[in-house]
Amino acid sequence: MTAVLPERRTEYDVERIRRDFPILHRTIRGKPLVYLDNAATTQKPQAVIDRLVRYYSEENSNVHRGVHYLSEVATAAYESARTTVKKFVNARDEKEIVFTRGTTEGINLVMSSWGRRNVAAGDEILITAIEHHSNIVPWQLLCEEKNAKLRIAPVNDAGDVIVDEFAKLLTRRTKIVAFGHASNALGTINPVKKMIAMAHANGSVVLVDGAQGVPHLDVDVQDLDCDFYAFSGHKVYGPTGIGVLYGKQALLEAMPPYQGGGDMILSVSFEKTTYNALPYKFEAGTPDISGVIGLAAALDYVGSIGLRKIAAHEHDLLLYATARLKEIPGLRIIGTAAEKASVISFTLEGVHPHDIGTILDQEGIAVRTGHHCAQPLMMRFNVPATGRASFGLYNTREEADALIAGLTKVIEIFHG
Ligand code: C6P
Repeated sequence: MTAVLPERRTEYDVERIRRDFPILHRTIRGKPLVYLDNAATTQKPQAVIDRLVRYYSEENSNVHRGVHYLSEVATAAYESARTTVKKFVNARDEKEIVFTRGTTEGINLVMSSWGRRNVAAGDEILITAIEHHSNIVPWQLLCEEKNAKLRIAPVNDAGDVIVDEFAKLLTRRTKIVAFGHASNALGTINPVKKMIAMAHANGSVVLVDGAQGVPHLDVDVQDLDCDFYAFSGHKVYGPTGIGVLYGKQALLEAMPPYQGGGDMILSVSFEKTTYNALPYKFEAGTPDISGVIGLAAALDYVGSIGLRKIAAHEHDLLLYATARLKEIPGLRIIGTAAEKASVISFTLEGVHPHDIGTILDQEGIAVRTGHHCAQPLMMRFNVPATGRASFGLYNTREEADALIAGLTKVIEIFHG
């Protein structure tokens, strides 16, 4: 079966963009690298690499601690990065931007600080069936500790959250609602603005797991009106080990510290310790200074292209790759929501996903195979694992073609 392929509609100089990413020019096993594992982590542009080198070559020092020149330079760069993040997600104030290690830590911070203070026995926490483990397990820990109940909004066969069921699960006991902006395993983009409004109408606080939102969508936390929004730098072309928790100021002000140590205090005595103001109250210990500065360089880079253009380019790749994948006999796409980020999960009849990944790797093609840290979702779709191709701002239709050629080889090997 030959599919009718969508016309290329975007004006986007992907070749120029590719030149910014040194790793894309290397070979893997003698073949050009085709990197389709962007949902796991993205590659880094030269601007980010250069910024990290400059920081360590010329500016390295601890922040908020020294009066010496280098400490002032590092502190200025660190705080200016906070302003960059604030603008990127359109937060109201720098105080609302807390640097974390990543999405997982951001969610755990909210669970631990807001959750422990506000959730009691018999209360409910509502999540959805398409969550990543990072947005399931922290809430399970809290439920166990507080004797609260975890409620799960179901998804339909396309991988869309069933909004009517979500509405029914909002009760007067629902203290917090937590869901992903986009699913890492299926690509589904949730109707987050609507879900946030529904949760607020119910009096619940809302956390959005933005790990797969920020890299693909123009996120405006004020427009969304979410209470918390967590994301990871490494999924948006920045370094690993750095992330952001956005929180509404009033909520963050009322929350106790998450960890104790340096930077989060105003004064310490054995009798009484007073905590620092926002956002430092939540940044105990020496932070990941280079990570923060590298993240700002990444956001500047993404901003220089423009998220709307990136989203249009990735959508073109999604439609093109989906149409071509449908040509492959025995291939089943898991996750067919109308609104999807550039993530395609699939199974191939008679072939274990790990074998798909291994054979594609021989062709220089990087995809993720496994449960994608979303085991309950795999169970919902009755598959142990899937192959997953996830596209980023530098991918091309030719790379989608390479994936199809690689999968054709997989079929030849398994089915002759
Ligand atoms: N998903 C993937 O291959 P961390 O590890 O903290 O940076 O991000 C966790 C996380 C949370 N939520 C969603 C929706 C995610 O996609 C991820 C990370 C990667 O899909 C690694 S498991």
